[in-house]
Amino acid sequence: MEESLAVAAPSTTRERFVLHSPAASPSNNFADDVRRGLTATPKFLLPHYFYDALGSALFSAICELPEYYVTRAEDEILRSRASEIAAAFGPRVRLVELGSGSARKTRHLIEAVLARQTALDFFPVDVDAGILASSGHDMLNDYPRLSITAICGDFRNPATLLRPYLPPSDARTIVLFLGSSIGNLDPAAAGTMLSNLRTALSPGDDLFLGADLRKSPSILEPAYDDPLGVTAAFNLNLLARINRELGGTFDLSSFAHRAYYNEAEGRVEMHLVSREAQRVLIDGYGVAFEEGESIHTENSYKYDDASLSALAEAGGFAIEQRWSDSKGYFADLLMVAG
Ligand code: AVJ
Repeated sequence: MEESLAVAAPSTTRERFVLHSPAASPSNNFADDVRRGLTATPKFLLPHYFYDALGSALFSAICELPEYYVTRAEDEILRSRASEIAAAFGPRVRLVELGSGSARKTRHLIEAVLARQTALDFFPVDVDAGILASSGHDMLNDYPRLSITAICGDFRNPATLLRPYLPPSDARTIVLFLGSSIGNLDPAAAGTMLSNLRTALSPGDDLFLGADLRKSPSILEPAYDDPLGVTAAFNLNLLARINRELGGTFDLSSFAHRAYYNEAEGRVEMHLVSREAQRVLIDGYGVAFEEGESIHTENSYKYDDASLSALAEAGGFAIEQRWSDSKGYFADLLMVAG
């Protein structure tokens, strides 16, 4: 079952914006995933669910934080190297973006590609339909030669999600996966996701992947535990969302935000730690917490050259080119599908 919303562009009679919202599969269900995570030992919640409307807004605020270098580092790469990157994409391309969000950084690449070809098909994918609609409409107004097919859904199995909406084309498909979103997956799952994506592509198509690089905990930890408390609010919003959508009884003030770099695993971990022994009700079942017990809410894996090579290989891609910011904090890699 699918719902499609077509919105005519203001400046033309040609339909330039389509939003597809395939129904969530039964295995991708907030209520079931919450129950599974909160009855497991140790408890966990999936970071995918951070991004309801409020969560997306809080993530946008995180990107403005001085401590959160990630967005600025990648923005520097995309801003200063856009024409070089677009040239590496090749002469005739279409762009897919997994986890497009506000697609602010993507604009540098869209502008550089539009400087090289007369029209561009853009396929943004996001779990938040609202942000797809608002960023899509802004882009249509700013780029008259752009057409958008927005796909609302979970990109954990990208091939399944993309295949129905990516018509055969002579243009080379470039899949953008920016912002270190890949970092939410452990290395094995990241390899599996890329090899799944690979099955929706043809040999010679490209993946353009943003990855955050390993660095000192003194830089990493404040990026995930900022003094203003924006990241804490982003993390706690998961519990607020359970209250809003599943009738949960979480008292947010009795959970603390914790973030730290797990150097052995090469990842920043985020947790919500119960400040006291307590019992929470969700939709008819109870969840007991001990004092100090945590819910593991996110991993953010950090890469180096060796782990990036291993990732590309696991996915069936070959690294063609690598760009980094002036501080060496972040890398964008162009990988060609084998
Ligand atoms: C969107 C997954 C790239 O891991 O840096 C930011 C999410 N979590 N602050 C990241 C996030 C806390 C972000 N990613």
